[in-house]
Amino acid sequence: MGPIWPSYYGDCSAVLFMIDAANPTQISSSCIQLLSLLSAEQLASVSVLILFNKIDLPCCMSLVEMKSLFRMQDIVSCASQPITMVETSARDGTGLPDVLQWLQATLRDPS
Ligand SMILES: Nc1nc2c(ncn2[C@@H]2O[C@H](COP(=O)(O)OP(=O)(O)OP(=O)(O)O)[C@@H](O)[C@H]2O)c(=O)[nH]1
Ligand SMILES: [Mg+2]
Repeated sequence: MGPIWPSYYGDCSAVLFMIDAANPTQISSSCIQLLSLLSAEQLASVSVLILFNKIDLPCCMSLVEMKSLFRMQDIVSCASQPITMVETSARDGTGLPDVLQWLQATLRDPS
């Protein structure tokens, strides 16, 4: 669906970017999608929450591994948007309270 994401950018108040932490083969394409999203003019001041999902699976990558593979430190320091990261499991609910809290705070005080 990546090619049609930009048609929604104009109405965006916050971005949740979900990465499948159990799928190392998608890391590079996911990273390119993220960089393209972060460089979109319409999203220049929209807060971004990156969700590392599927952390309940035994084969998932660790947060340290994923941050290093994505070069997250470089991405965060070059991006114009505030970027937050959270580990989640849509299956067992891990991290979901943090996601809701972030959404509430972000939509209350838009940057
Ligand atoms: N174990 C686990 N499974 C999940 C989680 N989130 C989604 N799924 C499962 O993942 C499957 C969907 O695959 P996703 O990778 O989320 O969706 P997708 O990327 O559109 O599909 P693929 O192209 O097959 O990867 C469904 O069976 C979901 O139940 C999670 O946090 N943990
Ligand atoms: Mg998938």
